[in-house]
Amino acid sequence: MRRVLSVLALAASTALAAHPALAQTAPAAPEAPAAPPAAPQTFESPIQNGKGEPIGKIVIRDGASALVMRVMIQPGGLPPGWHGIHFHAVGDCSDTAKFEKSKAHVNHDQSKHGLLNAEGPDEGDLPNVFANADGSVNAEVSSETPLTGEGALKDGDGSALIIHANEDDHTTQPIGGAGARIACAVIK
Ligand SMILES: [Cu+2]
Ligand SMILES: [Zn+2]
Repeated sequence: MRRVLSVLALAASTALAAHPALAQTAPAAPEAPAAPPAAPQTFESPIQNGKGEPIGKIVIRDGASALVMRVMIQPGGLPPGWHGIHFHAVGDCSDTAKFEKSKAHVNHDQSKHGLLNAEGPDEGDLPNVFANADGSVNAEVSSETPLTGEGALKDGDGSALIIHANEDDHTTQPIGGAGARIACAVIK
């Protein structure tokens, strides 16, 4: 985007040069210094289970093209095995028994659910994470859904990371058979 803008500025100054009268009254704007590459924005939020107890945290780093998110859960945090995780549309984890206030997946363009669905994925879809035999998780996943800006996780009502009881098959509607919502982190 930055490159496109500077090309436009160049085109504009060339047009002005072709009209000397205009060029005199509208001096060329001083060239903007090149902006240094932006450091990734970071965001951290606790994960709570269905009793409202803290079981770990998410740490998001948001770059220019994608974000990466670490999911870190302490021993005893989750049932062992694979779990579907998704970005849900509302940053509200207050109804801990069901986490339904977080609503459906982030999905601004009516995409079908599923990373392996030909008509998907929706913007909330993420790879599964695996909980060890002791219930702990250390995983890192990526998403093209931005943390801030247009279509971002941190929109007016925020978003939530939801962890489901079962794994996501990445194909079936609406959530890949991932089952109940058992943990939640607010992204706001
Ligand atoms: Cu979900
Ligand atoms: Zn989905």
